Amino acid sequence: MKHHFLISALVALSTSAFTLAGEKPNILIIYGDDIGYGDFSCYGATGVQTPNIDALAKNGIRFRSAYATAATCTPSRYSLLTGEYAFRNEEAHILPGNAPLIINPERPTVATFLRDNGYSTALVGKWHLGLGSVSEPLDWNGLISPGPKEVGFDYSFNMAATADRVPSVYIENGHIVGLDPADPVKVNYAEKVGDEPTGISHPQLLKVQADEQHSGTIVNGVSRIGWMTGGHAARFKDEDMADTYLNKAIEFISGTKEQPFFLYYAPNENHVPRVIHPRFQGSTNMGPRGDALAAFDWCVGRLVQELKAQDKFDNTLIILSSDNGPVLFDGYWDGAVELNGDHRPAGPWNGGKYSRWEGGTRVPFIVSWPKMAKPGVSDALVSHVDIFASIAGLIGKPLPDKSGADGENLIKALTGESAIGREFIVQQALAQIAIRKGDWKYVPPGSVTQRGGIDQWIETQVDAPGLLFNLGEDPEETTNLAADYPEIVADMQGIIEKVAPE
Ligand code: NG6
Ligand code: CA
Repeated sequence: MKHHFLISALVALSTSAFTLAGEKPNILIIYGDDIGYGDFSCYGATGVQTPNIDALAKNGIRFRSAYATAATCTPSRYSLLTGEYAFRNEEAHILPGNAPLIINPERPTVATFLRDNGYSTALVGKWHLGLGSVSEPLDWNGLISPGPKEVGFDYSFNMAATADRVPSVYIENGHIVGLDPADPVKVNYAEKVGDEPTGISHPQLLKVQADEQHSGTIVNGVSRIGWMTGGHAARFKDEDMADTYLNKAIEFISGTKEQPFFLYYAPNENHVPRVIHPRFQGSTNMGPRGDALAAFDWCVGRLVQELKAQDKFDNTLIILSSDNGPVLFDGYWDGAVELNGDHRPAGPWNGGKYSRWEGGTRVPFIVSWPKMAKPGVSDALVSHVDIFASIAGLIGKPLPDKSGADGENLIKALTGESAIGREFIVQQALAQIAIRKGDWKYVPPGSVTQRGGIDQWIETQVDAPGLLFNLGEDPEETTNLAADYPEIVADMQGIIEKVAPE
């Protein structure tokens, strides 16, 4: 009896000791962009070495069954912050750079939750969840709101959407950085504004050639999706972006003294355009894509070094992952396809960004928390949708009303205390879903993912039958076992009807 009491007291201590001691951990989410399961050396990468990330993994926990909720950015980031599957919000698809905010400010997010629980909160990097409201057209030259602040970030330094979409400027606490009021910014996605060169009219000005979609206004020698005019003094230089975000992240960490911090650090790497600082050029033999991964790793190393120097590393929970799987060609002819060599960006999995094959959503996922987490490798099934509920569990507070109910509190799995994750997950690619449960993966009847274009994956609407794969034996999803296991198909269909009815 006594013995049992002791054991349960110890177990209870292990995840809530910091609350007893009054020392909440800092929380740092490092969210890479389009980084595949196989893109770090600790996950088997051959074309690029990532020593800083490998060190985090070695002293932390490396997950092998972790998922972004979707195979593209906006829906994954939506789920990460809200704890809700993105298919529940029909606005959560790849957004243009002038889209309104898609998170209702009344909806709790992991950022509002932590802010309300005594954390200093910040977003640094990519946003891509919309800015401004649906009812009023956004004036880029005034206060850009609602945005990160309204969904819980005390401090924000971000781009509006992606580096390949206008407006190509940084926004700090709702204001374009370095804006000259005499040169106001205008943005349009329907038609050209201003009379500046575009990728179509002036291809000779480009550093990297682009497809038609990416042939709008040229900023810094790179043509973008959409058109902008004005804001010349404020326009970013892609080469400096990694350093700019890193320095803002470090400033924020250094400035937080009394409170614990929550930093959502979302670098551009290795999203297109991959126009990297010269000091990283040639770090790998894979051209700009490999060099972008090397730059990402270097930034992770610098952050860790800084946390250590400030004596904050041991009690910082770091979660490092990616918003979706890898892509080589994504609009710019930057050599990623030609120089890829034997490297397998999605590791052993099939497909990549945009796709429902495993490579679309199964992503690298590393947790470091020297004070509490047990180092190791974990096969627990975890999803980014669980991060909010897990952090709530960690803080020892219930999820606020109206939070996304799709996430589960997996803090024990995340800290290596338990090998057990969730029972199943829903994987989303564009408008389609699939289910993973145990070793099984189920793709409901209707459409199939096919290779389209140079390296992209598209959902083709065909009258395809349901597909069932055993990922343990068939990681590349080649052999459809649906006819052999009708009871598993029925179970999977039941999950879909319950969790994601039409
Ligand atoms: C796609 C773009 C792609 C990339 C992606 C968003 C085209 C043809 N392709 O629509 O280049 O910008 O959107 O990537 O326009 S994500 O990682 O932010 O989801
Ligand atoms: Ca992405």
